[in-house]
Amino acid sequence: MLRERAGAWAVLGPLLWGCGLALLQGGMLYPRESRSRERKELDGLWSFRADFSDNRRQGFEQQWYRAPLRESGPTLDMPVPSSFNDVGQDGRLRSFVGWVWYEREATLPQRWTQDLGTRVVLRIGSAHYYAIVWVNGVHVAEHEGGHLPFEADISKLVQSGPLSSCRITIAINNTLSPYTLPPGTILYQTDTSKYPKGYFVQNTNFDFFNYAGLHRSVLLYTTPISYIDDITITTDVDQDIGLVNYQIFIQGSELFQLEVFLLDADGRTVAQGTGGQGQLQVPRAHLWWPYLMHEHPAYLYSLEVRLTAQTADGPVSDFYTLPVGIRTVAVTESRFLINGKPFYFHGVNKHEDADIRGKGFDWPLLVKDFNLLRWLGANAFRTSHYPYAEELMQLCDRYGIVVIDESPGAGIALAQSLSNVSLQHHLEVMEEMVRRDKNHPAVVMWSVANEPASSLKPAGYYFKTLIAHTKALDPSRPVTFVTKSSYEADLGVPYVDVICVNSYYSWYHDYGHMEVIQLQLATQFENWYRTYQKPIIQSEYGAETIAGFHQDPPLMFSEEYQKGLLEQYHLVLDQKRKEYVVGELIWNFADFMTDQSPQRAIGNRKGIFTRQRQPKSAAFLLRERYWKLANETWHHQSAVKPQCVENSPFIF
Ligand code: BDP
Repeated sequence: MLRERAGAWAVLGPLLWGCGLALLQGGMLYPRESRSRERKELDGLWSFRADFSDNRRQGFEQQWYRAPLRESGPTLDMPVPSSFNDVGQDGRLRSFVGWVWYEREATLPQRWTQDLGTRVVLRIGSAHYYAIVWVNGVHVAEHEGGHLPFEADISKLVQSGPLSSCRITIAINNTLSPYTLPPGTILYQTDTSKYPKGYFVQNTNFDFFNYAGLHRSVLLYTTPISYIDDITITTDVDQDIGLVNYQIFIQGSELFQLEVFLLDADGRTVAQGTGGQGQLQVPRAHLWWPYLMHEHPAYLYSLEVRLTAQTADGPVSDFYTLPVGIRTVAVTESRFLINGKPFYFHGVNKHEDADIRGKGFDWPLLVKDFNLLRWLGANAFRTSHYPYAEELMQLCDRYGIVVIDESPGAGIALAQSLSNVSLQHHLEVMEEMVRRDKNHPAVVMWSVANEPASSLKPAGYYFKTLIAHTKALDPSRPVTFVTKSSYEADLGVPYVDVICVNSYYSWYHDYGHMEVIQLQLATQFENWYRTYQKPIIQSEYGAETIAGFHQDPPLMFSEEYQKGLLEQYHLVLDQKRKEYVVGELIWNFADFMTDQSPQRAIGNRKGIFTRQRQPKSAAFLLRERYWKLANETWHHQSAVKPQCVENSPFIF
């Protein structure tokens, strides 16, 4: 069975298996330590081998998972988390398409292997794109999709013998098909007068490099055998009373008691309840406000859940603490409201991208990016074009940075990618994404896709179904997708709550002519609003800029041109935000890697920061603008207003 699957993959064919569903049952709580839970990160060096065989199937034919990887051939040291593409000196590995193999031996604490009341779980934060996992040569999990976590309960395996360690093998395939998210195609070249035998390339319709590997931490964690499997929180506000609705799912016991305590930031219990679901009421609640909208933004309570379950071996306790922000989100015909007040998104689009690590998670990079966002006065970003690391979402909760959480639906360009096979997978991805991110107060809207071919005929049914499903999964948040189609032709926009539009006036159209921007942008907004009467976000705009290129009068690719183009956009945004435009997100926060093409000088250079996070001139322009905008959206009674003070940009 496995061989067949591996075979199908290895020939880089389009078939993928809908094995996601089994994994969708149950929760995906972020692994946190508690009185009843331990965790062990497996970051560091793993053994690695790319399968360069012609059909990429050698690893399965020779069953590399059955014995330590070094026994079946040479291995490389590979850092985790990291993309494998840019850490080496081998150009073939940088552009490799097919299966790669990772392996790591983990030593386990004695209690984990001997205490049968302990449940040991293996969690993979992100493996791009398709992953198969074995523990001690036994198949334990498969997962499709590179941006969301998956788990396997490996208790039985590690508790079945005198072992104190386990060998984890993960095979990962980065091949994309018209049915994957994001989609891609494999193009075989058969003209032997031009291409060597077996030559193929992977083509995509999205503009970022298809980095691959173990991009986030792999870890082991424990719970008791009866455990808190999932928690769903929604919040509301009634006068000054905060309402926290909770629902808790338990596994491993039918007979249990649940207690919940809501603690304020000083650790004082402000409300408590019992049972698997209920509502906690918090008088004079501190609301979760976005950064620069309130004197005390991002107030977080902690929900402590205590489980006492009866099992055959006696009572078992489990404890889990979840950060909770009390806030409301609503959309009117022309406004986006947070806590009932108009919220204006002034922020960025990002990518998970950096030198050497590719899309690998990195704490210093994360902290640097948040410091830059706060320096800039940005109050929001979109996770263009896939879900980002959980640790990053947690920082958004803590700093009050509002998130439009986007699925990996980028580059849906072919009719095939709007088929029922694709739709089915997309529905599952939304389930996995909502399940992971539903409790983040920072997440205020779901985006199901970026720039799909939404004027093709099947797009109407596709987006109607996808958006309805996402709303059914989470009725508490608005849903959108980001369009670049025309207002007359787009078949998906009728179903969104907020219209997100990308446009590149005087860059991809009328290039070099900034004088057309004002007219074209105003027309864009007016057409969309007249047709739909929904709030609009300018979800992308920008210009390619090579840091250090200067031209005055401005020419394309110079820092002056980027600034000039932004200024033209801002003139129109300033008019329309008085009416129905509710946000502006620059493309892009930082330069990032793409496929090679004549349009890209080592990646996309539309960042206002370089890939090394140094500012271009436009960063200073936006900084001035964002702090000015922050002043206007200030809703607190206090006379103190946000100020962008040199050397002390974080007044809060
Ligand atoms: C937009 C895409 C984005 C690209 C950008 C660009 O949404 O992913 O990187 O264009 O061309 O259409 O810079």
